[in-house]
Amino acid sequence: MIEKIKQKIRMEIGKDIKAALNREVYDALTSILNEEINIHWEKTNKKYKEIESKQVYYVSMEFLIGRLLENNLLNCGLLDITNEALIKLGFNPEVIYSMERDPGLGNGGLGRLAACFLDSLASLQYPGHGYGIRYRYGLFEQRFVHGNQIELPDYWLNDGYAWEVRKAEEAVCIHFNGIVHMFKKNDGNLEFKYENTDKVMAIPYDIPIVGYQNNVINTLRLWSAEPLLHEKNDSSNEVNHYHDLGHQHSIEQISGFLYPDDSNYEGKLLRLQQQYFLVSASIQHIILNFKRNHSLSLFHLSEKVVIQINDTHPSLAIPELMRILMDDEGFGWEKAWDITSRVIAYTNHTTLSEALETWPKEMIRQLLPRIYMIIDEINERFCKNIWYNHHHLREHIPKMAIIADDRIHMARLAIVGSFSVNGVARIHTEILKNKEMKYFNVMFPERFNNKTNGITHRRWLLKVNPELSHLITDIIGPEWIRRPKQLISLLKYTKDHSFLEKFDHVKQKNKQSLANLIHERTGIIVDHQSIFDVQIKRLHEYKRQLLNVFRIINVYNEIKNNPNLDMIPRTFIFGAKAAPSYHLAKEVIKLINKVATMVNYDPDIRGKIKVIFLENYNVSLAEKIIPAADISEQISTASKEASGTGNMKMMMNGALTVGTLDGANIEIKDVVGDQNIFIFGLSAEEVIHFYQNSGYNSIDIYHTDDRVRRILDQLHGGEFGTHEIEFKDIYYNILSNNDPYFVLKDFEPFIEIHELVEQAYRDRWTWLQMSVTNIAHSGKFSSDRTIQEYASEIWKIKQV
Ligand code: 26V
Repeated sequence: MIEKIKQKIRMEIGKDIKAALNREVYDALTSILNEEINIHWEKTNKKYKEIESKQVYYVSMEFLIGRLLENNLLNCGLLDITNEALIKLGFNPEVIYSMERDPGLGNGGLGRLAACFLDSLASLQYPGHGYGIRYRYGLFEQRFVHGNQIELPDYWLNDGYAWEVRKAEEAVCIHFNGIVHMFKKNDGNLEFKYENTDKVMAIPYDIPIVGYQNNVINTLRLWSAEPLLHEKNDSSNEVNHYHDLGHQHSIEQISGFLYPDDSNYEGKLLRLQQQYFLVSASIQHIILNFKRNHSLSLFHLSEKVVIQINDTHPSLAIPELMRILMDDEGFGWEKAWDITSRVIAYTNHTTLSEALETWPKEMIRQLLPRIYMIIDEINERFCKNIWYNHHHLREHIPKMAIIADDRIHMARLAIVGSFSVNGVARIHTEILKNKEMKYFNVMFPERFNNKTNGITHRRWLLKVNPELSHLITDIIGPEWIRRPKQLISLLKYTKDHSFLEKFDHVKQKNKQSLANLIHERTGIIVDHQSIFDVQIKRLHEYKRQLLNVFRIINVYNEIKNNPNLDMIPRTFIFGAKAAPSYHLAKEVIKLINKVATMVNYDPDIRGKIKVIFLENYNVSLAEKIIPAADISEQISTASKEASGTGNMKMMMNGALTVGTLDGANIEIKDVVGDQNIFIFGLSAEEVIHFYQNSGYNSIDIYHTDDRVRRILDQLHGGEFGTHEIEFKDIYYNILSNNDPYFVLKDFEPFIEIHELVEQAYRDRWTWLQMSVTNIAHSGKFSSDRTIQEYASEIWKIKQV
């Protein structure tokens, strides 16, 4: 490796290695690795073609893949020798890897899940690929100015992106707007022709997805929007030229930026254009590939292809596939429908009503006239089917119709047009079946199924926590790397003090590294022996960062009352981006920053607590925080968090969960046992009951709980703000809006559970034992398990 790097630098940059910059070494390494990857990439594609295997396509508006160099080195089995080589050459591997921009092509859980799934597909040797959008700007970069979030554009492509390959020759054309002409053919069937459409080219950029030491390279194909070539240059005078530039710009906008709203639907035309752009390009390519690889009729598509749509964002795949089958391939409605609804499978990721996508029907009719006609027909036939064949559901047609109130309900379309509908954790799927989608479940019970989320243990343990990984391998052998369930063997060592000691040592080291990073970035010194209490996730009311802040303020008040309070020092660590238009979330960001300033610089506190809010939380930062966490805060209002995946990442690194009975927390509790997790608060049933029957009054708690009243008065009285109105919206949301996420209701139980946490922490061996027990059970939450379930129960695909 040393020689290879030296040679690359000499040949491509014309420098001696001693003079090379970090960025140049990074470029050299990616170039070396790409040569290796390309060989296996071609072989993998050839193999898939040869054996004519069934393929799964994961279509998603978001892929949050994180940095790739270190991961690809690991998966290619070259990480150790590369690290050694870099050190010998006088470079710091960590610095070299950090030269890569982190592609922020996702908002949060949904996008990161897609990335974990691609890693598992390749590592388990499944023929599975991703389709997404190559946004020119990823999720905004977050900065704090006077405690406020400000957003900067994320121009991640500035220095080029080493892992993508542009495939201009595989571009496809997407049509928007225009009019549809209908003709009657001689055989009596209808024919459709489109006229005056606006054409946009979708250019693919392929990224290799490297399997773990198995020579499999799958593909993530990201589409970029460009004007048609001949349309670009056909202007001869200046006026047209400018017109042309405007035209070009508006087309490139389609893959211009990622919408930064997480779970908050807004009916923006550009977003609809993005969705259709992704779907049309991907489906066209899937069909092209099918024809290239098989000599079968498209009637057999479902034997060779399955398309998993990641939430409803790509649900136009259903009418788009229908359109191509009927208008381009000549199938009649019934056959086209039969094919489509055996190929498409849908995953739901949220039950929050504000995240449910419904498009104004006029908007779709304008932008996608032929697609609108097809949706209309799907709706007609579906409603008729209920009317004639499902009498008991007749009265529910208004709640089931795909087109209702002049809007198109995308989740309904997705359920009706697919053969599988899954939720992402047991409780979430049950809520879908029994509440949100209950009539659909009555009609299509065989479609509904659960696939509890998972995370790739290769990135989230092996890569981010190498020392813990070595320790685990030393004691139970390396089997767990290929079979993460083997982590269960660690249970034999939960009372082995010498092992626990070593585990503790690794944790302390990780905490020290994070402390260093915190110092570099914020100038604040934190005690690495304090409890690292971590809440990292998008900022949303239902995730209840506010509950956590209220507790911090409460501890602060207690210390002010009694400066000699006996407590274990704590460092509260936050990472969270708020959607730019989410006012209340931004107020919470400001509050956390205010509390941080107040707490961190108050001499009375004497370092008992520190509050650290790290800017710009993203995959790379998560990789630094997670190995150092002692406590994992998973405190959503029960019933609201579909699954959560940060909870899994932290347990895998030995953090203990403080959580509500929500999402996958419940399944974590099931495997680790009640004694190895800290559960508190309202249950989902109680929450739903309160929503349906009221009976909760936040004001009552304000009047009866002195601690709560003090905190709210501090908020309102300007004690935290520079002026009284600074946090008024939080205050009014809690008191006048009756605290819609039950922050006050769960306050006391939250305080109490943390008393138990502190007690447990005081007993060092018990704590370490609990930590190791969590790691031992975390194998269940490897995305390898999730992918095996998708593969055998939904996709019916085989390992190659
Ligand atoms: C929705 C929207 C609405 C329109 C604007 C842009 C946008 C972007 C993303 C979303 C998706 C929100 C759904 C989501 O991310 N759900 C999360 O999915 C995770 C993976 O299944 C799961 O662990 C989290 O609990 C769930 O909140």
